[in-house]
Amino acid sequence: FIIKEASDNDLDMESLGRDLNENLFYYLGKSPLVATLQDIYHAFALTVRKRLLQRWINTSMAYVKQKVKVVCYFSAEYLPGPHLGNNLLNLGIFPTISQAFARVGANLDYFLDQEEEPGLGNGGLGRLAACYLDSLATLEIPAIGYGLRYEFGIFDQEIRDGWQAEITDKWLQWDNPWEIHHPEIAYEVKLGGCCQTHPDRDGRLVVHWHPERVVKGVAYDTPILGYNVNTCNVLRLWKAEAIESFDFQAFNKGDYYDAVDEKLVSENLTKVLYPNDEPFEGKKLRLEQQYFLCSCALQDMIRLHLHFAPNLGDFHESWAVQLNDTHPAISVVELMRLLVDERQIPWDQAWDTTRKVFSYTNHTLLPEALEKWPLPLFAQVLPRHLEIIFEINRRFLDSVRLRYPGDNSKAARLSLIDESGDRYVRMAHLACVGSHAINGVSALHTELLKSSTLQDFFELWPEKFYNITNGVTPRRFLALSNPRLTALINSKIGSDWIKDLYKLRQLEEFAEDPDFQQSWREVKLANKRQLANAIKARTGISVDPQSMFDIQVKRLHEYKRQHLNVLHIITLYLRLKKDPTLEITPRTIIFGGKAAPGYFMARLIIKLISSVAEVVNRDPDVNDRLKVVFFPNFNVKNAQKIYPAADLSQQISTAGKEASGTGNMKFALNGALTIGTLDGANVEIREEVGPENFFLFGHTVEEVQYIKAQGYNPYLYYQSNEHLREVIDLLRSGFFAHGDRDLFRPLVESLLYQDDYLLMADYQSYIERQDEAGMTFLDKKRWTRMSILNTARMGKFSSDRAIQEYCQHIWQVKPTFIELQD
Ligand code: 26Y
Repeated sequence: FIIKEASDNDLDMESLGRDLNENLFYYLGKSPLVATLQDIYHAFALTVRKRLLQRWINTSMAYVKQKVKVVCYFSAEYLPGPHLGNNLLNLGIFPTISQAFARVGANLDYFLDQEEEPGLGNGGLGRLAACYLDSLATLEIPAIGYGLRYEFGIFDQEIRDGWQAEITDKWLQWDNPWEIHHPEIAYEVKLGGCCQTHPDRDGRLVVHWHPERVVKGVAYDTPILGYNVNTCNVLRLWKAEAIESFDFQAFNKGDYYDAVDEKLVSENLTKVLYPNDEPFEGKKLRLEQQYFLCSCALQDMIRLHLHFAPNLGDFHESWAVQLNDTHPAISVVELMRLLVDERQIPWDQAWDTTRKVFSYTNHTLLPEALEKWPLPLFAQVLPRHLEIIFEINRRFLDSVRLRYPGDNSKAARLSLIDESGDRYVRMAHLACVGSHAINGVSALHTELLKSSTLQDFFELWPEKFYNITNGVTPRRFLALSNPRLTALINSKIGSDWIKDLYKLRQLEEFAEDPDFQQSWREVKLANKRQLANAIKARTGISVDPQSMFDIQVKRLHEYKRQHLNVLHIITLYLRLKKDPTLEITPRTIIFGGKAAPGYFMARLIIKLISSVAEVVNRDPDVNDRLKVVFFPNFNVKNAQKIYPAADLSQQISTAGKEASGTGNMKFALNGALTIGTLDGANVEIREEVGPENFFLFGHTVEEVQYIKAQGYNPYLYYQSNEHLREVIDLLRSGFFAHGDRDLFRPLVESLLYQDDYLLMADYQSYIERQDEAGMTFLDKKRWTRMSILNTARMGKFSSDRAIQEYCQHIWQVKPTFIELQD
């Protein structure tokens, strides 16, 4: 298996081919004759990794020499997606490699398909972290991503008899060629036990923490290369191991088993990612995971700092830490402990440093999602940190009382400790107090943070609040995943948009050009054919690529309202049943997304989608004009096939519930039109693309608040809307459940008598806008124009723009140019 083609740098075909063969032979021990697809993928990945490592070593040496300020992104989750394709793209060798494979009769895609993606996150928050690492490297910003190396990431989803089944994710089973194990980069992390205060030799009081156990964190590094630059940053993930002294040194049998046990218990810490997002659950192991991440990362930063500086006096000038939600918020306290307890730095100086280092991004308004740890649990895991929190809180509340004399309820609301009943540590409050900047992730979300969730903090420190609307990387979500559209765009405006997404605006002038429109439609159709094949292969369902692909892919959540989408499907179905000759726009409605294993309603919604699909797809009256598909195991890899094939993007959360959304951006970037509410970043997407190119429906945040304040009664909508009544009645008759009237009862009852997410109130306007979307789709020229304009106007939603805002307003960091040396 030899790729030939000569030139003189490390990216020429000859050197790549030589390395590929060498890796196959000397690393995997295979001859080309017996190598499997997986072997060749692996050998090729190592070949590419070598190019990244060279760039990374250059990069880190330049950072050290130039004493740059480094951004540290702290996140409990990362969803980077498959690395190989993205690295080929960023190295600028995707097309030549693809051609070289083709010349020897191989299809690069088959090899790319071999990669197991690291599913180290649940959804939006983890994917955002990965987009930001891509943009940081592309913008040549010195950065480290710190996270956890979960042995088992988010489960793989299978659908069995319409229900979700969870399969353990074994992403490490064939080895991970992208990571470098660094056993020499390791730190001890203490857990549990108790604290004692003693005077030291000079009579100063020092605190000694006697932990119940100590776990070792070991670094695994993945290089993160920017697009078309030599900057290569790193994602450093920590794995928990037993420390040597607890290891196999024991000489009698009893100790030996104790030692083995200790090893198992220690390694448990990073075994598995918790597969639930909101609502928050106070699990001890999760708190331990969070602390473990923060302690390893901060110890690593301090070690690096002291390698090049005499002391920690200027620590905040060299490091900026972004907290990705409150999951790593305990690092505020850990940095204080490391500075005060372990390095005898005076409290005030340590606190000043800490607040200058940290900044906090909030990703949710849902009160049930806010992290708060029961005090007894917290004391059990982190006794010293609880003392430090009390001290931070004492000083903070003193300043609050000075500012608001006599207002005890204000102090109680701001306190780091919730004392309204059982006592809890409020992690969002800790993050706010310990940071110099706080940001929301869309304009609407930030306004709601200021006026509700974090209102008291906003009144106290308005200058700390920023909005930074999320963005997505155009490299992975257009250039890599939609090569056909990329080629078409490049043929008109060149490829500069890949680094400056605002350049897509130049497409506007072709929005009505008939030839361009024709090519635009051909690209979409080809992408839809490809997705149709994948759907057939995975579900057995045949879908028509000419039909409108109406797609909702995202985690399952009641607030995201996948079941509102189902109410629309049943509405269409009833119309066809009443009049089988009715002319309707043929639609394929596609769902994808995982439900938290313990979230009953979310799982039931998956079963509902499958059940409705089963009936609709085989009903001869429907005659293939309506198809419903649940695409199993939505992850980054599948997402890259799905977004490019969408005509209509469903972003239908109840107004005020979705912090931002980022799938909405990926769809529109790929030319899908949105049907959506005024929620999260939808508001700004609609502003950018123009209201005439967006299907808006539903109540606004203010209307939602008003309806609820008036005492919302969903049943009235059922009674007064004939179509809605028929839909609900059909659902509760057991029609979609082989006559079982109980199966979907919990859903029906929640809609009729509770309906926290206002499906009933938004139903009518949703149906009307869906009808309009259906009609518009039939007008090919109009639809195509709208689609082109959606793509053309997505410039704002590049993660590059978001990262530039963080750099300028929050981190105060600048690019560092990296030259490539041999
Ligand atoms: C505390 C634990 C239960 C937990 C774990 C994960 C809580 C939340 C999460 C994840 C949250 C998440 O993914 N939030 C999403 O963040 C995106 C990026 O900002 C937003 O676009 C999206 O609206 C928000 O739901």
